[in-house]
Amino acid sequence: MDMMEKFSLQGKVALVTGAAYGIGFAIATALAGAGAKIAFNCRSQSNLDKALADYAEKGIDARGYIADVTDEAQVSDLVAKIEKDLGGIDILVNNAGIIKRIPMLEMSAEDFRQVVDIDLTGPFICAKAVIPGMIKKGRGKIINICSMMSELGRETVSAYAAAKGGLKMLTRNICSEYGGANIQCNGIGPGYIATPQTAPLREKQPDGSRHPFDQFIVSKTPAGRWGTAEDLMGPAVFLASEASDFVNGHILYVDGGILAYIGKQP
Ligand code: NAP
Ligand code: GCO
Repeated sequence: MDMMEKFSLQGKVALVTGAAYGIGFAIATALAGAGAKIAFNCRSQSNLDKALADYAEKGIDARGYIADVTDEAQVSDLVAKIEKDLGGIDILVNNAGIIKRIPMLEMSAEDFRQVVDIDLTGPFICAKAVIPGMIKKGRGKIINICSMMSELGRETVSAYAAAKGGLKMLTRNICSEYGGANIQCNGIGPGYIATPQTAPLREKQPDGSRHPFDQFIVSKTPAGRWGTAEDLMGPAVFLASEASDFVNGHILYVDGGILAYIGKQP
């Protein structure tokens, strides 16, 4: 048997939400490299246009669509357009997400709701839109991009941690409810990854020194570095392929070991 065949995504259609840049772009690139046809969405035409050029530069004929994952009508329209353009969706990566770093007592309920809406309700809406087609096909893969904050909290990220903790349990519930339809729903829990989302945590200080949080994360990570979006490519292909057909409801942490490590004695 050619073991690498197990990791092939030839003939599969993948939707990666929020894949104009960052982690989503890297994951979509990885799935394309394994043979999948790629569809992605984001909210701004300028980001979409730049992303299409970036994908084309990598030789990827990605299809981009404007759709907000919190809007059921837009998501339903997105799925219908992808089905018309590329075929039924085999793989959904719920990647789109935001963070607001605000101390809880200073955070408005509106800000809290917006984070939960995008990071948790959005994946629910997108999964609900693709599962009927997957049931018809007799198979499907859903990958929810969770977080270390699915397990741990920290100051200023109450809404994000609540949403990502919920996304871990939504992952397990989709597994429970649709595993019998041969749909595998798993999560990827990235550690601290160098993308636009974490740029504020890595900004150089006025005196040119490294951001204290940057130094903290590097010291707390056994790998001794921030992750890159590329570190997530292999795990995504694994969870999107038949190589993981008996893996379900699992959150695969790709974090350089940070969750396993208590930290060096000061
Ligand atoms: P990012 O660089 O901020 O990219 C987020 C993407 O989501 C953008 O393409 C954005 O595009 C899109 N997006 C945001 N809200 C959307 C909405 N309502 N509908 C559709 N698209 C939307 O973030 P990232 O670092 O790549 O993170 C991607 C995912 O990984 C997120 O779920 C994040 O929580 C998670 N994560 C990140 C890290 C990390 O350290 N970076 C670690 C763990 C987990 P538009 O703004 O144009 O819509
Ligand atoms: C933060 C970071 C983290 C990362 C990631 C860690 O402010 O603590 O943004 O939340 O984005 O989710 O896994």
